[in-house]
Amino acid sequence: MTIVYIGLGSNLGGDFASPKQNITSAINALAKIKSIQIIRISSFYESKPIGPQDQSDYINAVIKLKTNLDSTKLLNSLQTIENHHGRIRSQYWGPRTLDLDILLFGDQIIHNDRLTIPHTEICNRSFVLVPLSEIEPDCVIPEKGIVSDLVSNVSQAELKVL
Ligand code: A4P
Ligand code: MG
Repeated sequence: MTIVYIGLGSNLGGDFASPKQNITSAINALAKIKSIQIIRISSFYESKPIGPQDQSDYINAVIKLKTNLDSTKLLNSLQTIENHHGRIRSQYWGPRTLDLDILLFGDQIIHNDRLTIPHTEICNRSFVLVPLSEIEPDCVIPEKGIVSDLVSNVSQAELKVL
């Protein structure tokens, strides 16, 4: 079993849902997968978009889970859930109904054509570090440090807990 942290983000509703509902629904979809056990769920946070500014504010959260899937199979499951939530890939860092990123996969460092783990932006983003430190302050990011230390390097001015 591997301990995994997933970052969830949404700034678009869909036909019947809000960004918050998309995130809740994604967590429910993950909880239904037999090889995944959800251990902890952070609060939901609202922040201004990083990247293109002509898009709505984001809702983000982080979850901790346990799985016996390998990283590629887990990514496949996450992308299936993204697609079921109407994810359309048009613009880099553009608006999305649902984004599921693997932040950490055990203590592994992975660089292949489909995955970079730890996620490249993990240390620059308050909407990742703050929820991560809420659920696991002692969490170690390989080659970077301990989350509770790293979180003090990012501005939290624009981040609102819901
Ligand atoms: N990929 C590589 N590493 C990973 C990983 N660790 N987890 C690959 C998941 N996927 C990973 O992703 C493109 C490809 O990245 C995938 O096919 C996978 O093989 P994508 O989700 O289609 O594209 P993307 O999300 O536009 O790119 P990326 O780089 O994941 O963007 P980010 O970093 O997720 O940024 N502002 C706020 N406030 N909150 C946000 O959540 N998110 C973004 C998107 C921009 N601004 C934001 C937020
Ligand atoms: Mg992504």
